[in-house]
Amino acid sequence: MTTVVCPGSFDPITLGHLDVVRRAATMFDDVVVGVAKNPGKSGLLDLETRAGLVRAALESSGEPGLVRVRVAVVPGLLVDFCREIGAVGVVKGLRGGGDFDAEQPMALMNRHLSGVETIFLPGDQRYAHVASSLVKDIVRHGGPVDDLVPAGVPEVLRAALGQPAA
Ligand code: COD
Repeated sequence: MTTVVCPGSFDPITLGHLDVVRRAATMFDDVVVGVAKNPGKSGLLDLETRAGLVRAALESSGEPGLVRVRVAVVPGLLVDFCREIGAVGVVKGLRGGGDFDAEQPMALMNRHLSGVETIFLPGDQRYAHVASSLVKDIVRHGGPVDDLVPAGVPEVLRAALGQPAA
């Protein structure tokens, strides 16, 4: 069995994230979504809430490939988590050159630290503009995000941001 990790902040999960996980699950028989804290981002939702939203999105998809994907919180270094669960690779999505510039040093460092390889998937153009930070900005200003995130996420974001229910 080949295990890979799809890591991210998932603050919150978006349809862009879900597309990358779905495509990873077509290539690898054991996919673990790793919900991690990015020290460079302030973060809105706590890690367990983010992980719960990812689990709910996978389960409610009803897609066999997604339902078998596991979800876990990454407590420390990504490579330590990979070692603990026996993952041989990390799968990440790239929306464009900016993502690549940010991801390449991490990919090289992770391989340096532990031999874990990173597999980059080109982001689907339908979601090239979708980012958790933009989703939060829209909700903060009362805008609609239902077609950008899995069901259930808008309500949690509105509550976290003190916005009235739709
Ligand atoms: N389409 C395609 N891909 C997307 C989309 C989209 N619409 N949105 C996001 N993605 C990709 C991102 O490019 C990224 O690859 C992944 O999905 C996750 O995105 P985010 O924004 O949820 O998460 P990030 O970028 O804040 O990543 C957080 C991590 C902590 C996972 C990351 O910083 C990381 O891997 N850190 C390594 C920590 C570590 O061990 N450091 C030491 C050695 S490097």
